[in-house]
Amino acid sequence: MSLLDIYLLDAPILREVTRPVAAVTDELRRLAADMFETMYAAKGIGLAAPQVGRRERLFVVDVEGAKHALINPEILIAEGAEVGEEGCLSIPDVYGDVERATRVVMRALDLEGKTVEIDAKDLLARCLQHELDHLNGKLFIDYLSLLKRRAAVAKYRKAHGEERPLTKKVVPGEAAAHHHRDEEL
Ligand code: K1U
Ligand code: ZN
Repeated sequence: MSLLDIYLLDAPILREVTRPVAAVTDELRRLAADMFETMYAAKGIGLAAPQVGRRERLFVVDVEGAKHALINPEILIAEGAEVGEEGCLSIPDVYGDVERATRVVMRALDLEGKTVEIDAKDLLARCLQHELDHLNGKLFIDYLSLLKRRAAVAKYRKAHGEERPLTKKVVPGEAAAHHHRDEEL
């Protein structure tokens, strides 16, 4: 297995709509394994294919032990609404409040090519919606008010300098920046 580079806010691939997976192959299973390894090393709870420079409709999540690799996912049911804090491994150190459905039922293929349905609430439901958005070229900052989105992008640009790289290497064990709620946008 290997750690993959994570694509950052300025990378155009993050704004592309991904392509449905036609067949679940060993190559796709290897990609999912690398994505899990990368997600754990980056201390995330989810990671979508475009975040590692790939165009497949695939993401991985592990929220409180609910671990899934989901291919060609679709939402069958979305219920309720709650505002909650989100971050994104492609926009380090930027956080914001986003309204999402509190419960979603998602249908997808698993790594064996079997159809699965996941009935998710709370943080898992939020994470599934965030990851599905990645497959459609959408980022959590798109839900913020214009003012807060501008502040988020400005904060990111200030932190990452004039010549911002499009990718970053994940360093296992690297401490994530400490985040206080009062630093929120
Ligand atoms: O897709 C990603 O960029 C991963 C992202 C997933 C996510 C986090 C929070 C809400 C919805 C989706 C992360 O894992 S960001 C890092 C993280 O673990 C985290 C950040 C804020 C709140 C909770 C978790
Ligand atoms: Zn994200």
